Amino acid sequence: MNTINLKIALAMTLAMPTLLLAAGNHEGGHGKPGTHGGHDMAGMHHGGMAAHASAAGRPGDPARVTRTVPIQMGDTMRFTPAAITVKAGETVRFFVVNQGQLVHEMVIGTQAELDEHAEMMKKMPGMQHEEPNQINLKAGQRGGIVWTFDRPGSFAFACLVPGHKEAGMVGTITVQP
Ligand SMILES: [Cu+2]
Repeated sequence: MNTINLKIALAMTLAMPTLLLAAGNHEGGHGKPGTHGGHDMAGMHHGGMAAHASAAGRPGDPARVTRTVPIQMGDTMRFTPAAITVKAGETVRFFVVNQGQLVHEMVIGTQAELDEHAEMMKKMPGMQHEEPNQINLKAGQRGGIVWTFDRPGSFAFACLVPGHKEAGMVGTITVQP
């Protein structure tokens, strides 16, 4: 019996580093390991530049949320609401619900970033990755994005599941000075 316990303990010890590594390394195929240093936020670990660290702002601190905005996604390929206005400096929690049967996602960014990201999704369909500016939800799921809009401007959000953005699954975020 001691042998069995020992074996279990050993197996767990061996498994642990593997699990930790797996959890911390979801490169999704578009990262360049080693080309980035010193990112402070979890999730901003991809190589390359502004594609994921969106120019629309930065990941928000959940403790500093000043407003919650509910967003519904549906198979009608619409976000409700599709137009959001916030003030620069606000930290917003988007409470996102997928009311459809299809997978949908909400990705925040500049229009250029979203266009670029959508092209990438077409080349790599089924690619799953998590970034702080997005949430991907299956039918009936709900989740949140906490985002700080740190500069005024016109930004956007979209569902980047191939075909959805083209079908109109887009929204605007106006950040007032
Ligand atoms: Cu969608």
